[in-house]
Amino acid sequence: MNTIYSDAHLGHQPEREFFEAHWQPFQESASRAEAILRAVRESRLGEVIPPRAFGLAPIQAVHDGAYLGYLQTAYARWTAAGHDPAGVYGDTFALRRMSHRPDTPMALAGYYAMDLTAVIVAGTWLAAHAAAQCALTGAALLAESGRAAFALCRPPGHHAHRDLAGGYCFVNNAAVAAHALSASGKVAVLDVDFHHGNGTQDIFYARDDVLFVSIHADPARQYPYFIGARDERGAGRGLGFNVNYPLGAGTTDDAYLGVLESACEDVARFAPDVLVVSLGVDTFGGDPLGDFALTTGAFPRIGARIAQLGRPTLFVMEGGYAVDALGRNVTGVLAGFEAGRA
Ligand code: SP5
Ligand code: ZN
Repeated sequence: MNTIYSDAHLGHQPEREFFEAHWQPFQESASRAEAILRAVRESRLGEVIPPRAFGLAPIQAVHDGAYLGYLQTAYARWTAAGHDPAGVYGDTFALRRMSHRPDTPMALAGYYAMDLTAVIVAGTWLAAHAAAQCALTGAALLAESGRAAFALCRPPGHHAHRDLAGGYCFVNNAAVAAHALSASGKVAVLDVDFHHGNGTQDIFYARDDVLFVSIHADPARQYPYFIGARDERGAGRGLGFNVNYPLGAGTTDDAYLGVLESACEDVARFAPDVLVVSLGVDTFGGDPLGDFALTTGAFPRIGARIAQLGRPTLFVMEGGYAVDALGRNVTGVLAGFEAGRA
């Protein structure tokens, strides 16, 4: 399968994130994508190609227009207002019944984000825009070849809601691709990142033509805390088309593969025309953010099980922060998929 990659992600390199009462190095580093790219090039997976240009319309189909305008202008307005050029960090977040939206750089930073990790710097919008184009190019390749593609997106996307950044995410690449694909059939999104795909869930929550199935750390103990429980099953005509599998700390290869079996049965029952996989490998035991215990050997098994679904499949890169193991774990899933399909 071919990999779609853009070096525009190099413009998005915030230095720090705030966590556990400390400023720490930004975990969602550019070295992540470079490590994955290197591993893809060293493997026999296929070619690495640049994204095509689909423009803003397919992104606007999933995200709020004012939010996208904010992402494009936030950094310039922030620095023009005299705030720290290290990046845009809100100080007060708009929650529940707080719905006023003063038009200042500081207020907007808190209005359009849910946490302090979706840091905007000068190149963030171009990086996020290019990542969405990578996902859209992968979606187009599926339609053309009917096989599989890997969108090596950075920044990741699955925590981004219609009008909310968070969890290192700005534009929901998987949701943009899934929505584009939904024009020609039923789409299933299978999210295997360690964290719940809250943005994707929320975007498709009331729809019955896009199934969302997520396997993730129980939000009672891990980010994003407030969403991702088992009883969230969809709303309106979307009821029954959202499935969450929250898991405990220390989840092993065999336990994970058992849950993946159930998730794949959900997908098979829905009988989608295409499958989008939000591919995070922060389920790896050595991941600095995760608390699962998966070994490198689990990833080809995950890919092989997904291949058995027999659907045109778009892999969209999400999380994974053990940079030394990242290339091997990601290409493990993709190679396992190719082998499982042959
Ligand atoms: C796409 C994705 O995987 N986003 C993950 C967002 C998780 N954010 C909360 C955790 C921030 C933890 N920073 C940990 C530093 C440890 N030294
Ligand atoms: Zn994650």
